Amino acid sequence: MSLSLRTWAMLALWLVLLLGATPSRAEDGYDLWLRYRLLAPEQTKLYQYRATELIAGSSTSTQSVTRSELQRGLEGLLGRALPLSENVTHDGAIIVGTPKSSALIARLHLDIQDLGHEGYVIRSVVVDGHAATAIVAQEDIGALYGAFHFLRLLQTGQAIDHLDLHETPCVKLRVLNHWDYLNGQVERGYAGASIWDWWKLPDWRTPRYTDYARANASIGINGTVLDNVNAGATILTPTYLQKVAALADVFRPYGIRVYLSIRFSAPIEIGGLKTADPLDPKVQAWWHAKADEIYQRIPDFGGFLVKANSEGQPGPEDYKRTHADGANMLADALAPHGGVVMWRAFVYSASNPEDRAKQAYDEFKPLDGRFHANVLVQVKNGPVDFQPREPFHPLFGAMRRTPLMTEFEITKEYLGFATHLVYLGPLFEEVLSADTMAHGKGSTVAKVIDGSLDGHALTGMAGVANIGTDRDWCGSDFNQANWYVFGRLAWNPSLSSRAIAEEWVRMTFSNNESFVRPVVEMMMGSREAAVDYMTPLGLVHLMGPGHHYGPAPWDASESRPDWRPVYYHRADRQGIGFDRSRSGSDAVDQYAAPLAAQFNDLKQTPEQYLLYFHHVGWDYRMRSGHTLWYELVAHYTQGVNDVKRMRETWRSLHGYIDEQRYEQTAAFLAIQEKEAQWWRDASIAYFQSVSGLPLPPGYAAPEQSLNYYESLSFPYVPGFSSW
Ligand code: BDP
Repeated sequence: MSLSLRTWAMLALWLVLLLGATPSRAEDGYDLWLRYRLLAPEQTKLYQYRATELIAGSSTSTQSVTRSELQRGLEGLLGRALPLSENVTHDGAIIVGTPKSSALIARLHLDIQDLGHEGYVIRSVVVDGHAATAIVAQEDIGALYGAFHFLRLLQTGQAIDHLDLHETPCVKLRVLNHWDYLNGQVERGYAGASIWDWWKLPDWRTPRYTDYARANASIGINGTVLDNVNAGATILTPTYLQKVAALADVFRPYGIRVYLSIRFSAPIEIGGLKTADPLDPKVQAWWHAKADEIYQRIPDFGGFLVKANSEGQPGPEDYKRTHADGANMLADALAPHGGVVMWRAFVYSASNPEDRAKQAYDEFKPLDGRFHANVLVQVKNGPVDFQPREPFHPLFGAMRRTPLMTEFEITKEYLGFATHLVYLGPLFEEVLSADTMAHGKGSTVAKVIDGSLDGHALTGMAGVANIGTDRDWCGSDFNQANWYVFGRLAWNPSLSSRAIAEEWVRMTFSNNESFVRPVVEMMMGSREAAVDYMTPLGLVHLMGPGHHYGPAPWDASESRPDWRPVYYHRADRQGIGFDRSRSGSDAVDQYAAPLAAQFNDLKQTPEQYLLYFHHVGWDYRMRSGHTLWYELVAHYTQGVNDVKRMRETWRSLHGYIDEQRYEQTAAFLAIQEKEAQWWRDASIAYFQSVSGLPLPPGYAAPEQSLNYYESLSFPYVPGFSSW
């Protein structure tokens, strides 16, 4: 029987339709930690009588999204749709909402007085003789957070029969900072272009915006700054504000407010004024009118983020005014609407000969107490710049009368871009748990940030996003963990990064213990590995000029001395390191007295910060008994060996997860090993050329000559252009 061309075409079409009808479940990372794949049978059995019907309202947009998230999640995880019900008719009802929204919940009389706006409880209760689970909050948004928490319990395979959970966020503003330009580029972005399709907004709102909001809400993030801190004025024009308003509309049901980075000189650029002097009444009036205009379009607008007088950005100092003058002027414009100013302390100047690490403190400490009530000062975690490791920023604990936010960098500008597997949880945790000693022992950065140390109600934590148009959002599956851990720690800065890693692995990959354990171990060691192969023993900022890709400790090509690697390591024939002791730049005295004394003393300084605080002889005896030179080489080598071990671990896990994600991680780990080796070899080759010392016995010589490493050049590095 021969079939006509037409029949073949029909058959082919049918086949395509059939395949298309089966929802595609490609493991391309798009679903993040909200995969909701069918649980293993032993787990679904656990929930058989505990998840039978769903009682959830839908009279507000937040209630609707809460209900649909639970439906979607439960159906995916359990393999069956739960019927919606008005009343409890069986054991196993899941009830979600607020006493205001549901008479049934009001009848439970749960004690929820202290939950505030965003908190929730999850309780096992008995209703009309039936066992049920109640997810209850004072406000809709709390119920949404509770619903995500409940789903997480199932996703991570936990029992749900005796629940008594009570959660409130420790930090008020939990905010992502997008360093996105309106032309679609992302500064320091390694995951494609900006997810904001400004050109098609406000008319086209891709479903991706909703998925972005879901992901953020699932970890408690409640704010997003849409544009880069190196801001243009255009975002404040009516055309763009309309687009911003469209995004705010998509995010609102998920409890996410939008904020904008603003350009301090916008009154000149788009307002036709001759000055942006914060004390000029015309400038003040312009900002007031601009704020009114924004709030008319976006009634719950969050406020402004400002990078001023830093790296060439305009600011109040252009008019001989202080950072407080600038921040307060904007704060006054936003105050009538309930908005805030997040004013960055990342300032340092090329014309100031002072140690760059000291400049932010010098500038901001005297302004403590001078900021208006709706200003937060946003401080990077370390005094230099998002390095693999730095001590905590001395401003934490030093500005007791000003709410300080931490700023972490989730995108891995200095930590291997998209491909290196570096879980940042331990870095964030190290900073948050650092003791500033500002108010005696136990004055941790976490307590500064959550306001408990000095009684601030306005609190915040910011993370520079690693999100782009890549299908997996973050440039790799493991980078998603850094978004995740940022959100979870912003909700509660005293959580453990290990526990968060475990949660994430279970949700993202598998609940199989034989997979979870080694992967968590690998993640937990990954940051130390990167410190070792890039910048061990307190070295910082030795990356390639401008683009920050790869090693360039020899580099002195940057226009500004404080952008040159040689500025930071100060290696010479005698030794290496930046003397920040009292005999050097005296940065140590920016810390509370006991810490200053410790850091000032070479012998007492923790070795992980040694070369950050001291210039040390190559033959200095380390605690191990080896010389500094020996230890330096050993650390570099250790870093490479750690990555080799990570690869072995991953190889041993083949078959536990889908091929797609397995293969990509395997390939990226291979890149990481190659680049770790490059970091080690190039750094050792260079420092050896300075120290003139032979390699310690047993350590391999660099694969190539120093000339070779110095000759490498990298056009088109992602995340960097000549802005
Ligand atoms: C540096 C980045 C630069 C940022 C700057 C900042 O290299 O792209 O603009 O921080 O935070 O680390 O303002």
